[in-house]
Amino acid sequence: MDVFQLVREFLSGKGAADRFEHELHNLDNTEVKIALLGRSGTGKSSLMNALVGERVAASGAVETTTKAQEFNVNGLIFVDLPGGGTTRFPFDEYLDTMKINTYDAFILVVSKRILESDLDLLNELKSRTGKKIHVVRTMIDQDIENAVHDGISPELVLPRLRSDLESKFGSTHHCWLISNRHPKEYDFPAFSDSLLEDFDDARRDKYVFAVKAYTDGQLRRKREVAERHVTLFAGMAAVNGFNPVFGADIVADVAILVKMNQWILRCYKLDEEHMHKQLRRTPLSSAQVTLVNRLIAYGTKEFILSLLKRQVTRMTGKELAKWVPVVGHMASAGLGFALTRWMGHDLILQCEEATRSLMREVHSTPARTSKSKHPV
Ligand SMILES: Nc1nc2c(ncn2[C@@H]2O[C@H](COP(=O)(O)OP(=O)(O)OP(=O)(O)O)[C@@H](O)[C@H]2O)c(=O)[nH]1
Ligand SMILES: [Mg+2]
Repeated sequence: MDVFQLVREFLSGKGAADRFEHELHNLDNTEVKIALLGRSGTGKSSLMNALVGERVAASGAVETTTKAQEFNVNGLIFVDLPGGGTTRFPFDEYLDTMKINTYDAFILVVSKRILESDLDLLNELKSRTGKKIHVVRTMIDQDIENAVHDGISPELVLPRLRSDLESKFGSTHHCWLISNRHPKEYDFPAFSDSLLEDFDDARRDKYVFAVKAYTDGQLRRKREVAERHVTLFAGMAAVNGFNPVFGADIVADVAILVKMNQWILRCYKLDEEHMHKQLRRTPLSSAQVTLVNRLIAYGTKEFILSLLKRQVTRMTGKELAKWVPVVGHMASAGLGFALTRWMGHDLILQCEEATRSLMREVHSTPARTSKSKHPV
């Protein structure tokens, strides 16, 4: 969908004002449903947590999940189907009751030894869905550690495990070697990205929005999705025809900016709720707490109003005009469009920088125990 075309149509009197709201509403309501299957203790919950970058499911050394559970993280729904292939949860029963056609992707999680029951489950899934199943072997970090302990060169571990996995599951399936403790390493990023191939455009956007970005490529994808959404919010502002500095309806217009900024913060997992949860597990330096607090403020009406007064009143029409390349003129619709795009773009860049900074810090100081201040 071409947002600029929609704006042009609207300005020429042909388009309907609620098209943008419809588009945003559709995207907001799109859901992606992923089935996680595998024996107990293989790392299903940990995999889900690593993908979304937060602890949504309990994981542990003892059997933690004994019945099917659904987790919804910003529209990305994981259905954790524990113990598939064991006597306790015969997989036939699963496959009969799980409404197989409602899933967008299937992940079979294995670790250490691969059993006949894993192969049976895979074949049954494949024949019922007709889809490629993602086979994920977790705990690669431990395999490498064990190899070093056993005097085997760590360079040999991955090729050996890969050919073992492929000889068992065959090359018709995607096979990945990952560690849930190191989501930037091994096949984890490639595995996460490969899921995108299973989705249509709207689901792809939703998946990118909901997962955590660990690599430059994933950050780039987040930026593309975020910019697309910002353009939609800008379209909404344009058709509302707002004049945020001089207009009387400033509160209604600020509401669009608040909504957009909150969306961007959630996309980068820098929203207040996420940061509160995160800080309980990973302390930040005081400089980072300040940075996060500043970003969280972008999601509030008060901060946006002060930003509009401080910054936008000083901006020239020419500066803002570059955010309306297609609308092409500074009518009130153009101004609303330009201002929204400018603010969205600016926040996206700040969130990207903050994400890189937080990633660097977590990477370089993995085990800090000091207590830090919580944001806001
Ligand atoms: N080193 C390492 N440990 C992992 C990895 N993945 C999971 N674990 C650990 O393995 C244990 C089991 O992981 P879970 O994620 O709870 O496994 P599960 O498949 O959800 O287990 P159930 O809920 O009982 O079905 C936990 O202690 C995890 O911390 C990994 O990639 N590397
Ligand atoms: Mg579990």
